Amino acid sequence: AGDAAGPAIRLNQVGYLPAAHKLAVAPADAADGFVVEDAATGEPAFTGKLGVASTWPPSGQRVRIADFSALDAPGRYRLRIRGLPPSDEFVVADDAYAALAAASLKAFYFNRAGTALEPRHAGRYARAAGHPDDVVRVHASATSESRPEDTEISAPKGWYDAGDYNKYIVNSGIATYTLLAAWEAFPQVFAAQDLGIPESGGDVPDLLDEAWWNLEWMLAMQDPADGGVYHKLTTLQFAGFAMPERAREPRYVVQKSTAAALNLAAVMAQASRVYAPFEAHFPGVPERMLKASRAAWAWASKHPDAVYRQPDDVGTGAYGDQALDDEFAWAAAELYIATGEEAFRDAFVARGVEAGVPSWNSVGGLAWMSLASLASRPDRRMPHAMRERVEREIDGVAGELLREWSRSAYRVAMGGPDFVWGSSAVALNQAMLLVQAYRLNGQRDYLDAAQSQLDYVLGRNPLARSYVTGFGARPPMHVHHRVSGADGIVDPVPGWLAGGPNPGQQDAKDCSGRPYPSKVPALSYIDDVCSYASNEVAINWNAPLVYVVAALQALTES
Ligand code: G3I
Ligand code: 9MR
Repeated sequence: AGDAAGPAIRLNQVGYLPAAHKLAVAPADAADGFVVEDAATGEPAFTGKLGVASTWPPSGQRVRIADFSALDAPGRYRLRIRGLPPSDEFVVADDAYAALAAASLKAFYFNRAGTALEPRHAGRYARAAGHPDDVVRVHASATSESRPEDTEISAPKGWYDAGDYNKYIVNSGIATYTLLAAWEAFPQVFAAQDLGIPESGGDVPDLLDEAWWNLEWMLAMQDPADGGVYHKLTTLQFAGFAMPERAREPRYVVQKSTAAALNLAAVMAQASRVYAPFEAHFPGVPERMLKASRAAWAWASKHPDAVYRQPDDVGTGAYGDQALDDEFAWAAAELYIATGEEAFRDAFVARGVEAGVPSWNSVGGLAWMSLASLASRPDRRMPHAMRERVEREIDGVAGELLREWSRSAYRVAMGGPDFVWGSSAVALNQAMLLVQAYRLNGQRDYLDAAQSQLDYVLGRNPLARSYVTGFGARPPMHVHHRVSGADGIVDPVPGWLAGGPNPGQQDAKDCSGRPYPSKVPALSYIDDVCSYASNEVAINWNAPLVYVVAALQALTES
């Protein structure tokens, strides 16, 4: 069964870099000793003793930890404890994450709107083009003097948000930002990567070509008349499970919102500096991005309370955040970093927004992350007091996560309240913050804790499953992803992070034929297409997977 609890010994089913921290979880009543053996020969490669038993509140299980970090010889292994079935196999290898790094980024290509995916790029996942979005209606909620009722605009390309076919600026903001931040922090990991996308080859890294596909769409969501940005481009209701080319309901841009303007302002400011060194390949683009960012910022400053309100005739995702201080702070920080203008720094400081684990509706942490990146750049001097402030802020959050990690029975930083819609991404966004702290303070524990968060999504969890399609011994097979559900291929599109356990079970009605096995936070998951609240995929969840895998590759030194 898709959601069976799996082997009693839980570990990262993909594997580890040789110098990585390496932990497994065993039941509390297991025998004391454990052996890591060569998977082919059965020869012991490492022996150790389990730690003391303790309970992990999010699952209620009592468990003990096996630490085999010292095993750094490349190979293929499994872990054995007398009286229990052996663990899943895993590798220790320098390239343990190469395939995962590529697939988690290529997933964005697979979700491109408005283009056919050719067999030479998409293999068996090739498909026809859908959603050209060159004729999009302006919804009644979005009309303006320059664009009255019945106006049609063109806003092609972009990525589908998730398992649905709609495009939402708010969620595109954090997703695109996170990919570009990964490039900025770890360019060496992406420089040589060949994803086999249409733009592969040449001087531009594939990550930047892939992100441009979405940035171009985002730019088209801005009304040139006033700088305002539409909240989303969507059908009126969610489409059924058909391939893109057969999902042809009319598409609309809906309401200009403050959150959308600020997301665009933040990402375009960031992108203007990221694409500047590639100006030869993107002529005029960095300048156009910065202009768009300034115009969106000006619009948001004039309309600070244009909260998104879902119109009565619209039923697709709302991404309706009411608290916008963090969006203002994020956009101000990005504009400050891009321009050096003190007015933006003051606007950032004035909001008094603290760092936190990022999510689509809480983006203050992204501002601090960008400032942390700036602080570690040799070419831009940051005033001492500001650098200290950034370090304190990041360490405040990351330090708390680190403490939770070190006392946790499962050795992960997640607590019960972290099991929300998209919990797998909470784990990875926590890891992203731990990585920021490590980059600033160099204390190895922070990197080890980040590794643990990746271990969690790849199998060291109470359901003993990988939450990434195509990776690990028991990956999700029935994600709520319209393409994967409609393409007639058994294996879902690879490289996607499934939402993960969510006791909110907001989809229980739609899953009545396949009830959740449990209400316990870390167990509340079903590998079934019905489950959009625990088994959908989304661009903002995949982006921190790309980030964390790149970070571990760049920072785990052997
Ligand atoms: O804000 C409350 C918080 O106060 C409360 O403590 C908490 C308790 O569960 O709930 C919080 O609200 C949640 C909200 O997300 C903010 O995190 C809601 O319960 C929860 O239902 C809501 O889920 C969102 C979901 O859309 C439904 O709106 C997810 O975060 C969001 O990732 C998801 O996004 C969807 C898009 O709408 C459509 N496309 C697919 C995408 C992924 O499923
Ligand atoms: O398929 C939709 C998914 O992409 C969204 O994340 C989710 C929450 O907004 O909604 C899904 O659509 C469901 C709708 O909300 C209720 N009826 C069943 C739909 C799923 O087939």
